[in-house]
Amino acid sequence: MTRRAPFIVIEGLDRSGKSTQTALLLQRMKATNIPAQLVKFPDRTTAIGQMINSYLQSDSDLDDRAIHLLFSANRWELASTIEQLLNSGISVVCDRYAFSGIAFSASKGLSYEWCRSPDISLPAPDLTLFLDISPEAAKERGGYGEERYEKEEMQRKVGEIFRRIGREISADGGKWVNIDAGREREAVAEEIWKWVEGVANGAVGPSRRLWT
Ligand code: NYM
Ligand code: MG
Repeated sequence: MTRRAPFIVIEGLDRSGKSTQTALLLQRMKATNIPAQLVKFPDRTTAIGQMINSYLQSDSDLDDRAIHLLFSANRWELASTIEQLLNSGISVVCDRYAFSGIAFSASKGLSYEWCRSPDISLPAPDLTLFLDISPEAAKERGGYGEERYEKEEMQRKVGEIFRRIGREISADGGKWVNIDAGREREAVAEEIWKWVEGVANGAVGPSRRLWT
């Protein structure tokens, strides 16, 4: 019987180095013969993902709740693929997940509980690595891009909500790690690797669902 592989989520503010670190992590897992697959949310390739992309690029406008539900639906359309990968022994490394969904939407003023509901019972990560960086440091890295939400004031609120989610996940027995992402990229990669090695070599329990 194949052993279930771990589900690893990398979260963080815009410009926190998520995409770089996710790529480095995947390279290292492959070099160590740990089969792994990258999943990225939003997945802009699906029909729902294209609606999200158009919203983020300000080519379309949507009600705050409507876009929130689309981000969640975009995860649900990949939920069974993620489970199949894990059950076939392939680790999933996910660049953003439901925690981004809550943090970004709630920072616009929607209720935290309302934002959480559509993601309840998605596959739960075995490890969440939150790349923590101050909005000032993120801005110094060449500034934010052109997309919606990439503004210092919004990022500050998003960061606060991420930290609240982290405290709740930890209190609930989940594994959430705050990583200081303001350091050099090698130092960050090394710390990420320590945590990933731990879950990749340790016992992975039965699959769990978020907030159930
Ligand atoms: N975002 C991402 C949300 O608002 N809700 C979500 O559920 C997810 C997954 O999309 N600023 C936001 C955060 C980012 C933006 O993500 C695009 P990326 O990783 O830059 O492609
Ligand atoms: Mg971005």
